[in-house]
Amino acid sequence: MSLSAKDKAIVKSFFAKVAGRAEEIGNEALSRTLVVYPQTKTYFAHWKDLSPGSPMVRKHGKTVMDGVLDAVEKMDDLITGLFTLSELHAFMLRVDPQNFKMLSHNILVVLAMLYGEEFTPEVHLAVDKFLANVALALSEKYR
Ligand code: HNI
Repeated sequence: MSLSAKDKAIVKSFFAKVAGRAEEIGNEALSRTLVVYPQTKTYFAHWKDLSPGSPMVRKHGKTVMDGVLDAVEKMDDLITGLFTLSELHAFMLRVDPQNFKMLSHNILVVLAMLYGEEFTPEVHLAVDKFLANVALALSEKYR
């Protein structure tokens, strides 16, 4: 499931294109995750408003997408690059790693929705593999 050189090039150029819309993408992906997989709400119970597009959801959606964009920079060694973030999710936040898959799925849905024809099967494949590797790296510290 590792990314080929071609996959990496596709991921880099696609995320360079979408970076300017990080807040919109993150907000939409996190909003959908909280609606479609309501069990994810438990981790954000300390927020005032968990409804789609609420200020906290929007702000955190941007944070998460910035994390994904940062992971693009670190894609050649995600395990090392995401070490601190994995520790945070495993030991402090105690997020069940299954949730990474739900969020990844929603990021894909949103990219398909916003980028339509530009989100070709080739891009879909490369981004899917990349997000799976990010999820794996984030899960590293649980072992
Ligand atoms: Ni996640 C905080 C990145 C998936 C629950 N998360 C962060 C922060 C980043 C981040 C960056 C801020 C860290 C800091 O303050 O130093 N999270 C990511 C990335 C993914 C991800 C890149 C996957 C692609 N996080 C998830 C998932 C959940 C999740 C799937 C739960 C469903 N994250 C949290 C929570 C916080 C958090 C909870 C703390 C939020 C808060 O209230 O401050």
